Amino acid sequence: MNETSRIYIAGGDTLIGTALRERLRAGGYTNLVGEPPDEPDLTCPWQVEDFFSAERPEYVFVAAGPTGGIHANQSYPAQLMRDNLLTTVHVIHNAYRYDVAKLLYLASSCSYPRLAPQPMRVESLMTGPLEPTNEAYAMAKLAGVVLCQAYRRQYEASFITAIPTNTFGPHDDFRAEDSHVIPGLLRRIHEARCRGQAEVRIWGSGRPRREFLYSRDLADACLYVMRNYDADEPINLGGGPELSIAEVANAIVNVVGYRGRLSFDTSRPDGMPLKCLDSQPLMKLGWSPSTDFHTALAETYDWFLRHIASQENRNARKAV
Ligand code: GFB
Repeated sequence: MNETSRIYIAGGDTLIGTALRERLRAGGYTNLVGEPPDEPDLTCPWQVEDFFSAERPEYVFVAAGPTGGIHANQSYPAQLMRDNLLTTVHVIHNAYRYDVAKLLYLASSCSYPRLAPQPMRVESLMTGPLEPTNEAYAMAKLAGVVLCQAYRRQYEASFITAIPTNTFGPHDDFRAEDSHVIPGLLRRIHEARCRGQAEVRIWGSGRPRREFLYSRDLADACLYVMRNYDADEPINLGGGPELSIAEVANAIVNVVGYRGRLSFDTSRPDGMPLKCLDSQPLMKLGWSPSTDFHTALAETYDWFLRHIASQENRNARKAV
């Protein structure tokens, strides 16, 4: 892949897709096709085929498909599974039909078995039951992994899979209920500070542990892997810090400057008790993240303040 290559990022307006577009442009890869708002509806087969037939991308990053946190996965499992399966099949099949030189499919760390040995290695995939809170979505992402391997085997397609750890950053989904833990808590703790709320309820026990990676580092890893990796086996994209949810919440309290107290709502689910990736293969390939967690958290909160909170305040003033 070089600076003149035609590159398509499926899901260009997602957390990872936006970070990828920024990273590619910063690296001189400016021949991007299908950027929002010109991206087709990836759940519609003929829109996807018309797009690939017209634009003929040479390299494709698949960062598309609806996502959500633990509450969203419990609320909309059918929609999450259906739209991810449709998106994945349509993009991967048309990438094959229209001779894409290389495709990188982004799976999800929730596709590992609930009790996989930690840190999780790709050999553990499909060796045990999935986490019930996100089984439907996880199965859809797992199907994408196997589909890429099948296209490699049957058609010798250069389609690879990367499995990112929990990712956060600017352009994240900050909805209070359906987002992932970091954007969800940033919003809720920010609002508690603005409203002078004495307490914020953290979902679950606070004991689950997660590994986190900044979206800008993940985008850099995706570019590195696209240029340096080509094998049947998926590759984990991690290398970030492993923290308990309670530690994450306290870090967010410090970034937001909240003075109230935190309590734990154990009526809400914990999800996987521990979810950390073995990213040794990625490190051996020569990549590691460059942004420390607190800097990443502060930059994410700053983006939220400038793009979400300020807009919602303007809307609220207009509504009065
Ligand atoms: O990020 P999260 O929603 O999903 O939740 P997973 C992580 C942990 O944070 C859970 C707790 O134990 C939650 O109970 N938590 C505490 C909160 N407060 C909050 C809050 O305000 N919002 C949220 N969302 N969580 C996801 C999958 O699992 O992992 C996705 O659901 C995806 O599909 C992602 O695969 C990578 O980390 O448990």
